[in-house]
Amino acid sequence: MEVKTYIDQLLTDVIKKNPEQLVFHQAVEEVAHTLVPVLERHPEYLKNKILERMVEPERVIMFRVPWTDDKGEIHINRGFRVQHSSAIGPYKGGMRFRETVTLGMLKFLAFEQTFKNALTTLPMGGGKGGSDFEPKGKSDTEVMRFCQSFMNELYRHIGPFTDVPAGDIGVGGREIGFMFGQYKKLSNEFSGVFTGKGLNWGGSLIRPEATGYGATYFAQEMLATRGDSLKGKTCVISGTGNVGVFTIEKVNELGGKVVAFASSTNAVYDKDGVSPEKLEFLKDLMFVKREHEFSAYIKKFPKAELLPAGKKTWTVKCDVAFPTAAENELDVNDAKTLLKNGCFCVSEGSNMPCTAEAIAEFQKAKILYAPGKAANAGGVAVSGLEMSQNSLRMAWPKEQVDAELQKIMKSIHKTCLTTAKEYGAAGNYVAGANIAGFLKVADAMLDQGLV
Ligand code: 2IT
Repeated sequence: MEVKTYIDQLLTDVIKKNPEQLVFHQAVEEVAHTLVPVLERHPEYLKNKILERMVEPERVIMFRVPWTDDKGEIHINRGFRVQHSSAIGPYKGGMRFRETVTLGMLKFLAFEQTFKNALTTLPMGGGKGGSDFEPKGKSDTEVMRFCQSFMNELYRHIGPFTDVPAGDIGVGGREIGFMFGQYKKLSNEFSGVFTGKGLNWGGSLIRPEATGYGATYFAQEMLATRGDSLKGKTCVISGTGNVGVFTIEKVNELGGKVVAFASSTNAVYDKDGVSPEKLEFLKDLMFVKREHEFSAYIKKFPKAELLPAGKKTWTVKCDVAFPTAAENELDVNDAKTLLKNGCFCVSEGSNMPCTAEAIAEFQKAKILYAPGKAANAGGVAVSGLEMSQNSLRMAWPKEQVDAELQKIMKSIHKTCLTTAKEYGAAGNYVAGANIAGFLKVADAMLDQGLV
C-alpha cells in the first residue's frame, strides 16, 4: 500500500475510534502528514505499527473528584491523567484545570507532549492531565480542597519514576503546592513527583519563566537564520499567563517591544510597549491580584487602550507574533491579517494555537513559523532540569539554568532545521519537529519490543 493511502486510512480509523475528540484528530493529522517521507524510507516503522501504537495512549485514568465549597455545598468534577508514552522516560507533562477540559483535549496535549519532550534532549516521556474544575473565582481554600480530593485518587498512579506532572492553564504554584502536599501526606515520601514546585521545597529557578523565555529564544534563533534579531522588533502576544508575561520580559531584554496583549476577557494595545516597569504592574495584576482583565492597567498607564470587544491582538501591526493562550486561538483570517500587516515571524508559546489553515497561510507566505512542540519546549525542558536537580538533591543558580535552557532551545532549533532538510522539507519547522520527535520515540519503541 502507498504510504499516503496508509496515512489516510489511519486517520479515518482515529476519527472513527475517537468520535468528537476534534482537537486530538487535528494534532494527529498534523503529525501524520509530515511523516510520509519517513515511513517511505523506513518500512520497519510500518511493519511494527509504530504510528498505530502512538495514536493510542499507553494508559488513560479518569476519575470522580468530589469537593465542598466554602458554603458547604458539594461539587463533582472529573479528573484525568493521560499517560501517553513512556518510551524514552517517565510520563511527563502538565495539568490543566479549566471548565472546558475534556478527555479529547488532554489526549491532544499528551500526544503533542510526547514529541515535544523528545525534542528537549532530556529523558522524558509524554503525559497530560487535568480537570474540568475552574479555579477562576474560587477561594484559596476551595482550590486546596479540590486539589486534595484530586490527589486522593491520582497519587497512586504517579511517582518520580512513573509520572511527573506539572502546571498548565489554571495550574500554577498554588495548585502544585496543594497537590504536592497531599501526595507527600498519602505516600509518606518527599520526592520530585511534581515540577514547578516552590523554590523552598525543590523547585527550580527559571521554571516559571522558562516557556516564555524559550519561545523568545526560539524566535531569536529563527530570525538569526535570516541575519536578523529581535532588536527593534514590534511584537504582539495573546494570553498573559506565565508564558505571555515572561515572553514580554525576554523580548524587552533582547531589545524588542510588545505592543499588544490579552486575556480571555479583553485585549490591550499599548503603542509605547510594555516596559519593565509596566510589566511589574502586569505581573502583580495577573499573579497576585488574579485580575483577568485590564481596567487597572489602562487607568495606571493612560496611553494604553483597550481593543474593541472581540478584537484580537492579531489585528495590531507587528513584526513578530507570539501566540501564548490556548489551542486554535489564531485562525486563517488572523493569519491573513498578520501577513497583510507585515508580520514575518510566529513563535508558538502555547500548544497548537494556530489552526491548520492558519499554518498553511504562514507556510505559503514563507515566513518564519515555529510550532509549539518546538518553540514552547523550554517549559518542560526546565522541568527536566528540575528533575535532575531533585535527583542530585541540589539547586542550581539562575544563570546555570538559563544557560542550559538557551542551549536546549538552540539545539531544538538546529534539530528541526537539519531534520527537515534531510527529509526534503528545508525550512519547514513543523516537519522538522514532528519527524525528529517521532524518530527518537519510534526507535526507542523498536528497541524495547512490543510492550
Ligand atoms: O505544555 C507544556 O509543555 C507544559 N504545560 C509543561 C509541562 C511540564 O511538565 O513542565
